[in-house]
Amino acid sequence: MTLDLFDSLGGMEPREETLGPGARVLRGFARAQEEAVLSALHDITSASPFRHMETPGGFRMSVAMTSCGAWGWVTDRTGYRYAAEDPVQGRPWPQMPEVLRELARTAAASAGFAAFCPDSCLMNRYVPGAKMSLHQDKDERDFSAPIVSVSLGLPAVFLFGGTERKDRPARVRLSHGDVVVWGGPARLRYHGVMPLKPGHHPRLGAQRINLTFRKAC
Ligand code: MD3
Ligand code: FE
Repeated sequence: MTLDLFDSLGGMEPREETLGPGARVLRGFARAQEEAVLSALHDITSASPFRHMETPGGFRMSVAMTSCGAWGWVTDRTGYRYAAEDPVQGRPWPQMPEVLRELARTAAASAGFAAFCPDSCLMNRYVPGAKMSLHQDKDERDFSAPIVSVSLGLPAVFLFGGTERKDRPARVRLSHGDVVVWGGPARLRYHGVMPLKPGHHPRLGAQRINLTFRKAC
């Protein structure tokens, strides 16, 4: 006889959770594509490696970033923007692989956003201690499109705030393979990531990688 762990928990393990209006967590949604996603990640970061960018205020970000797709998010002393070229490599960002585009599209659709067509995928790499302060994503042209985020590697505590910086954020643990879709009334909420705790992930080692799909331009 096989022991079914989910049955033993009463079959009530939620695979989908709502964090608030317009914010849906799809637990483990990316796991079925894990190998293809990691292979795509390897190709992209070979062409456009992770780098630490500088904020307009002159701070080096603890999160290292790169992008794929038509547009990549960049920051330097002149400001935040989407750029068609990788400023380090001096050429266009790597194309968005079909497996990533399709993962983002199916996740958005299952959260109720039909026909999501991302033109940008920002990749964030966190090592222990790296964090992202509370902020809003508002460098995009059209806030009616959702944002899809895919968490890989070490778990992180994600902060999900309100529409004002002062609103006390909820804490959500995001683990390898979890996908979150943020749209509609959640699109402009403040959010951030607590400093990454040390640990070892069997596929990614001592890091967390987050992929953020957006319709930027
Ligand atoms: C909630 N990245 O790159 S994506 C970012 O884990 C960023 O690296 C985080 O925030 C990370 O800008 C989380 C999740 C996310 C993205 C957009 C949102 C959450 C959001 C927009 C509104 C509310
Ligand atoms: Fe953000």
